[in-house]
Amino acid sequence: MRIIRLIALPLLVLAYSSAPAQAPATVQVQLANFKFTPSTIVLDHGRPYVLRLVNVSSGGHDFTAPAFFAAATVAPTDRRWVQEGEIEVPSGQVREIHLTAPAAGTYKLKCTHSFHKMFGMSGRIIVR
Ligand SMILES: [Cu+2]
Repeated sequence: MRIIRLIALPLLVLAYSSAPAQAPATVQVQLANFKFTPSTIVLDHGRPYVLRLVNVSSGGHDFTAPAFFAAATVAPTDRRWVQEGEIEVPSGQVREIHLTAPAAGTYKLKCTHSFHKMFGMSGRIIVR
């Protein structure tokens, strides 16, 4: 019994390390005056994504979801774009954030620019 366990363990480790990594799915969100499209973003827990934020308006917007970004695993190279749960996206620009979706739940999303949320620039991220 003990011998079987000793053989099986390295095989198991080998099987895991040679498994191909799951390719990230791209989720595109458009930022405009004054809404996110889509305003409800649905992700699957534990899956890798590229969150692609496109600002199509003539003014700046941000994508702010502190609880979501605190819980999600953001790729080290993209962490510079996320400041205290906020991603600023200047007019006409695109930000791509590689991340793994956190625990299931509903996370609030808004733009923090003056009055933008009041004008309707809010949404939610649902992780299932
Ligand atoms: Cu805005």
